[in-house]
Amino acid sequence: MSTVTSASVVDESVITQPAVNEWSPMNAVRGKFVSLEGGEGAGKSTLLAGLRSALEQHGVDVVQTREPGGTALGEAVRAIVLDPALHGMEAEAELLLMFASRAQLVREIIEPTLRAGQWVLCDRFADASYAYQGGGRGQPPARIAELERWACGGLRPDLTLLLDLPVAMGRERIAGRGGADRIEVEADAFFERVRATYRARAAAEPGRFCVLDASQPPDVVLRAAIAATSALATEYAS
Ligand code: Z5A
Repeated sequence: MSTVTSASVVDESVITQPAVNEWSPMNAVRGKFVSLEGGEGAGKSTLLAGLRSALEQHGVDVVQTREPGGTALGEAVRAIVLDPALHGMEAEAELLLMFASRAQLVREIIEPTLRAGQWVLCDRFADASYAYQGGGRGQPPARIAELERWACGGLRPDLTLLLDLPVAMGRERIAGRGGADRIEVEADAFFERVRATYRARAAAEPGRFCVLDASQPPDVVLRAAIAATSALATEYAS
């Protein structure tokens, strides 16, 4: 795992700290960072609500956030990147905006929360930039990795739940919603590349990713997510 530069405001001890944790919120060690990823309509918001509730029932103190967004700056960035009127946005500009939101979220919310021993549930994180701006828009992975090192200071999720769903099914689920945002109007081929990139990243990092079959009913998806999250807690408690 990489470390931060001396110029970074991110506390290096948090980033390089050995992974140790227990379910108990009384435990003062670093909390756990869980991200949710997947294509549009995969069910991230639905799963987040159930997973948060399950964790809280186990006495885990959870902070839920999202990307882009989660801070005042991040939500302003979100409004920009999703605005259909800004259809001329260059891929490089889009990539930098995603990382601007992320840099703020890491420092303002995620790091302080983890240091306080709370867990973070994040609707998307850096993997989304590899999938959408990398796979979708063709931005080089090496460039994204460099931005990730700089913006996140080496911080990565302890667990990433990837909700994998055929593109057409995701489209169907959100069909009645109306008012597609700037990214949702992309062609199916774009979302196929996004999905392929997510799956490739999951295959390359099986220790961090848990791939969930998002075509299953919500309660089945939730049970699988709880199992993966419990395994994470058990692993860190031992
Ligand atoms: N983006 C990016 O390009 N680069 C980045 O670095 C980051 C993001 C961080 C905003 O994300 C956009 O930003 C996103 C990627 C880009 N663009 N796209 N496309 P977002 O997460 O806010 O937007 P989203 O992915 O489009 O979320 P969503 O459409 O709201 O989907 P969801 O949260 O995954 O699904 P949901 O709202 O829980 O469920 C959708 C519907 O399906 C709803 O009616 C549910 O009741 C139903 N549902 C949910 N689960 C199930 C199951 N299991 N079975 C049947 N029906 C279900």
